[in-house]
Amino acid sequence: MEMEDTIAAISTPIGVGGIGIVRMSGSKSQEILNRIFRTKSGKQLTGLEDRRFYYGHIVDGQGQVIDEVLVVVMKAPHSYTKEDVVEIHCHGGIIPLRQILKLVIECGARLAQPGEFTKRAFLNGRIDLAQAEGIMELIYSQTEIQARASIKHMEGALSEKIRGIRGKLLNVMAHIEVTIDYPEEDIEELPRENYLQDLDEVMKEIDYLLSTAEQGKIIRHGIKVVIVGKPNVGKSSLLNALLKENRAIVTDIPGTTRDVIEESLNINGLLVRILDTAGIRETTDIVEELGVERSRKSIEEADLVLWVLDASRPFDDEDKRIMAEIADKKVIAVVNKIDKPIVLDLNDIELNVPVIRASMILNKGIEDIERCIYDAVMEGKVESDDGIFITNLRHQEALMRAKEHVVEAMKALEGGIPVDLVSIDIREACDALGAITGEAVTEDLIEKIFSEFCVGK
Ligand SMILES: Nc1nc2c(ncn2[C@@H]2O[C@H](COP(=O)(O)OP(=O)(O)OP(=O)(O)O)[C@@H](O)[C@H]2O)c(=O)[nH]1
Ligand SMILES: [Mg+2]
Repeated sequence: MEMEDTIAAISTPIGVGGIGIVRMSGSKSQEILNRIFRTKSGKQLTGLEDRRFYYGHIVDGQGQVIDEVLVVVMKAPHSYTKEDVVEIHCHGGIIPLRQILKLVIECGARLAQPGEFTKRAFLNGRIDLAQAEGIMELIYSQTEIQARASIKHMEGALSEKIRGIRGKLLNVMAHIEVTIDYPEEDIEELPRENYLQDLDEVMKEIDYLLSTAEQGKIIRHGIKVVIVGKPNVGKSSLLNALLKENRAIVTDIPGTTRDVIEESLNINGLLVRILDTAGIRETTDIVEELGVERSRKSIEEADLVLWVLDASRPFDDEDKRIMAEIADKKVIAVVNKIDKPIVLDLNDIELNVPVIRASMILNKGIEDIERCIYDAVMEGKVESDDGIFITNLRHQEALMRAKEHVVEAMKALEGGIPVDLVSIDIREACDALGAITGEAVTEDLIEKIFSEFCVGK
């Protein structure tokens, strides 16, 4: 069987580094190590102690030294996968790593599939599915906030919550089913209000978790901020200032930026994808016109718009037209070039949005803009009571499914429908919650989830 194979992979990123790790998991991993590991004086060591580092060489079949290494054996069940695990810490170059991987495969290991180590940890019961997904989220985190949320999942805080909710549902179901299955026992059917009360509590807890999903999405995927404005107001200068590098071309010729430029920023742990766009105006230049079209499309997709205005020029029809186009978006107005004599009348900004005075030339207002972006998105909500956020669409959908069935069960109870029908919905709700932690999942779903993991984890 697949689970009986000993698997191997390079667990460190492919590239150049001080050290790299080849990892094996499975019953043959120690035996394979014994065949290729020697002390520096060429002695074969067997019976390596659990969780102790040994220094020596990896040698091939001809006795040729492949690399100087440290090896460690972690015996089942005290390892990542709960199986015997061996790590070979070699030098972090692609050649030694590949040669060592090739050797262990020649000695009987099989190349691990993506996520297979973690899949084994899950199948062997060391972690549940939500925890496994938390590990992947942590690995892919680009900001501190993402990392913090994923650690909660990895450590099982979300799973514990889900299990608590599911436990309550199982209790209700057990009570209903006992009255159905053993009618002759004359077990008293609880008043429907009791069930309703329990289900109402369950609903509240599901609703609370679902309410974190919006923030969760922002934490996981970040937000899209689009810089817009008429030509020459300083949009590209603002992009460069936020990135602290000269990414976009800046000139005093209106219509300099022709295409959308997208970059990533980390504002206080918030992942921000920031887009500089072509200045919006009527134009007969075909290339510029295509750029303007792209600017408009970017506005549609934006979570937040940075609307740049030029303090040294009067508010004109071009500004007005842009104002109309962004009226239903979340907007921050950046009044740029305040180092010049101010001509712009702020009263013309009819949108009820934060206004920040700035000068890209003097590097003024950048921190205010960053703070304002952060506040506009986080709205003080990010410190949830317990730091648990639903960041995974799969979890969100499962919670929504669970909620639907709880609603149905409550309606049925209130409508006097027989309790055996009510219990069907409660069971469905339990299954939906069980899909989050992996207590109720199909083989196919497990395959799908782990196939999206990276190799070596
Ligand atoms: N005085 C002053 N000039 C600025 C400021 N910010 C930008 N500029 C100048 O304004 C001109 C246009 O700047 P860009 O950043 O290219 O403007 P843009 O909005 O990207 O322009 P397009 O790409 O053409 O739409 C350049 O000459 C900049 O140096 C500022 O705060 N003060
Ligand atoms: Mg530009």
